Amino acid sequence: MSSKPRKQYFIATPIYYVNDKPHIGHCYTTMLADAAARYHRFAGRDVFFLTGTDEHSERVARAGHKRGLSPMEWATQNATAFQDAFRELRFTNDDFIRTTEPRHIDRVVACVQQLLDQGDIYEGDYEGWWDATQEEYVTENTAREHEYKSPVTGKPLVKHTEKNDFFRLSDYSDRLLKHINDNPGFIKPEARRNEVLGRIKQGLQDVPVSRADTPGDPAAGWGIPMPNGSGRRIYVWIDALLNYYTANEDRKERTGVDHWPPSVNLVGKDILWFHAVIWPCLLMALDKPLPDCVYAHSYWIREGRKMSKSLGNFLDLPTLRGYIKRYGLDAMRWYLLTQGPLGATDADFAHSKFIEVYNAHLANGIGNAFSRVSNMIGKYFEGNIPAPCDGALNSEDFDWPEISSQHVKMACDAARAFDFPNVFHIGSTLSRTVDGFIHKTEPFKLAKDPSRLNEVGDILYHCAEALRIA
Ligand code: ME8
Repeated sequence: MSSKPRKQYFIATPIYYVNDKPHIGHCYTTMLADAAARYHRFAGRDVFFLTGTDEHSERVARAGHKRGLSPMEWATQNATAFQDAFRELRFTNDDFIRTTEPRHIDRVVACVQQLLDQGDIYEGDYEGWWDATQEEYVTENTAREHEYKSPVTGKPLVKHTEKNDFFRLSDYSDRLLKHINDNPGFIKPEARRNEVLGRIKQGLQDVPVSRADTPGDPAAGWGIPMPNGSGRRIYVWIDALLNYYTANEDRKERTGVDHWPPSVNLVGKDILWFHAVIWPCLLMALDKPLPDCVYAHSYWIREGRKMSKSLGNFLDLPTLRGYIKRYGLDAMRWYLLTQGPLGATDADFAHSKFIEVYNAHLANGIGNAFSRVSNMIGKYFEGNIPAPCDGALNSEDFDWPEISSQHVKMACDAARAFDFPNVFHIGSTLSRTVDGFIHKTEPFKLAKDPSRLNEVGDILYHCAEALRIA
């Protein structure tokens, strides 16, 4: 993400809640990260691509309880569903962290202990608006703005008072503001950066970092205990954010290679606040370098409507699988990565749009160029790619080595800038240039004259090479 390429590249997705099965949103974020990881490996960097599951949520415990399962049983079922799905989608993640693993828990406890020892976490009373569906407190301003309903789900907020442990977020607001101002690429896209800046300028309050068990609640006992003997548990978001750090520490111990800090924390816009504010402040308190970039993409909606549990219109795994079976994984990648909500606006997954893109970009675009070229190679050269033939062709308009390397350079620049739709479009452009070349040189006409077969060979060689590169 940073403009100066460096040897190591560390990209992490959010870790997903295991209260339910994966859907298109989870797959999209991870597919984007996969594309970035593949590009940076291709460019010779030492890549660490991390994803995983966030398991100590109260919702997980409650959802399991409804099915007569322990929180761990339910978490494991769903974590397995995520792992299977990610394997099916051929993601190349180097690690998959589950927050219930000892390698994570031990390190979270050590971090929280450090924050307690330093006085960055203190005990106090908290009164606030609790969004039970999102498991987060909402500020008074936000609560009022949304008529005391969850800004995300619209469910009523509940006033909570409790003894709690607080992180001194307010102590870090000036440093954070300075960091965001000094590093324009820290929060992307630009529109999101401005939103975050606006909110920080309203002031940061200290945030609770633990929760007390409610007796009788299926979630009682689920979560990492606070190391201060209070009997409370570490708030799921603190536990979850630290996964990026704990996974890297674990890798460092196993391989001797330290990938810290993340090059990109890739997230959806719903969890930008946690990643652009709480997360960097936690890192400052722990005295660790901040990620180069927190990139928040927007949302997929479906056939013009927000996807939600109540509408039952989530694009789930079986539906995605259906598309992949019929059109192929590459077609799905193409659609999601070129049409997805990478920027600051939501994107619609509409069946008609999928078909339109499939036909225009793939079947009639790249697919057609490939089939024309391979048919001619079959017909005139018995299926063997002919050798290039210097001087056979007078094609000043088509300096192929130059054209191809320009496209490769543009595609690499776009990939480094995280502009994956553009990477794909550049591939398309190169294949369209092949079409133009065939149109101009008309190898199918030249082939009628056996004495000009070396020219035909030269043309088809360049076509095949350009398509390979595309
Ligand atoms: O928030 N379109 O997990 P989560 C695009 N465990 N992306 C979407 C999407 C949509 N409609 N819906 C979800 C959590 N996503 C926490 C994260 S990280 C330390 C803890 C993607 O299972 C998007 O990446 O609710 C979003 O941020 C993430 O799934 C939320 O996944």
